[in-house]
Amino acid sequence: MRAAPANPPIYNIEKIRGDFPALQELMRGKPLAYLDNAATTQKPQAVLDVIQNYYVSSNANIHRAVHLLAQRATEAYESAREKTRQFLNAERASECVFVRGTTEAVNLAANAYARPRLKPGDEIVVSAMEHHSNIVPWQLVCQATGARLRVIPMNNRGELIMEEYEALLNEKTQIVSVVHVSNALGTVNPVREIGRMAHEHGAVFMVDGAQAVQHMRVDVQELNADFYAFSGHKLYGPTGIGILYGKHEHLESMEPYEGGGEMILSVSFEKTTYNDPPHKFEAGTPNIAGAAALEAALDYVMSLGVERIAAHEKRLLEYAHETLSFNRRVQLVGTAAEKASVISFVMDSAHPHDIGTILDSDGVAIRTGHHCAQPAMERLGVPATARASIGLYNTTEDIDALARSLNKVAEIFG
Ligand code: 7TS
Repeated sequence: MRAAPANPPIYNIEKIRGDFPALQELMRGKPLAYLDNAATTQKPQAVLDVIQNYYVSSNANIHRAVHLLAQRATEAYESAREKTRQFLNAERASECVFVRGTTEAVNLAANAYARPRLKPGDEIVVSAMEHHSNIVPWQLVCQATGARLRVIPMNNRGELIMEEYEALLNEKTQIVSVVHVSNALGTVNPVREIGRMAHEHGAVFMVDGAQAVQHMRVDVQELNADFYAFSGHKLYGPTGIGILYGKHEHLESMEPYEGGGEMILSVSFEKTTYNDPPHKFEAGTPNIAGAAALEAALDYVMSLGVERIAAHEKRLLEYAHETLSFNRRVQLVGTAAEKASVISFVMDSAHPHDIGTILDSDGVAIRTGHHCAQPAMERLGVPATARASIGLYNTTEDIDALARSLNKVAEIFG
């Protein structure tokens, strides 16, 4: 009897790849090795179909008219909210606010929660590896309120230094907002522990989950997060839709962020009363088709199983680390013990932009630059990196194509 293969497939990768039309495209005459999933993911046909079908048979404005199309549109929108609740294991669907993406989610929490509450001397804690979207909104709050931004440092591997975090916390700490998985380094942060410590000091805890929800199971109740943000487009859904999860008690006590249609109960020139959450935070006609397509993306991911996706990607990440270790010119940036999806690297002889250009000529799509995490780059002493990031449909062939093209870079740049 033959022994079972060492690595039995976790799922039918060929079938899955067939679900993604973009992966069938040739790039510069070469098969596409799409390794820029941290920037955005490709979309399965099921998501594309929902967008098309929505506009064909359900297009109307929501929560307004009684006609059938309006009922369908409202149903599609609210059904996506309920699916998001299941996906995050939130207690109530009304805790899931539709936003444009992670950036808007952080801005909403910063403006509607933090800004009216913070006073001079209060402190907001973020980490050294944040995306600019989880830095700048808090800086704006600091400017407006006189609060101060504190930063959890990281070590040379790109791991947060928990003792230093502990030392930062005090009675002035009002908010701790930390990235779950770093987009620049791939580090998976111990967010449960970070949140526990924040709560011990009476602070509110927010998580930037833009790079987490597509790679691991996230349970906002288990994490005990006060706020959790993610973007649909990094989770195989469309651009322009994302989620701010917020605990009911917070959303209820928050002032609106934007004013306009649907976020009100009644308006007069003397006094306006606001609608209940989540509608209080969804002024104007929202991205209804985007919400419906987000539901399709969540269905896709949940039917594959987030745990299985994580297992597949972990295997590929290990394969990539091993394969790239044969190229002496490649130096990894970000070598945390707990990592997901991201392989950031530099090659002493070649600028990341040149690496990206050569890889592109081979059909290998990666991102180069500072990844909107300039403080993290500065801390690790590099202005920019080349970054390959893995998604559920990637294969060892994609990694081999990356490795071959990097050998070429090493040859060209010597
Ligand atoms: N937070 C993290 C950790 C991110 O990786 C990103 C986007 C954002 C916030 C902002 O998300 P958005 O959907 O609102 O734009 N990161 C990247 C990236 O790594 N390459 O392109 C975008």
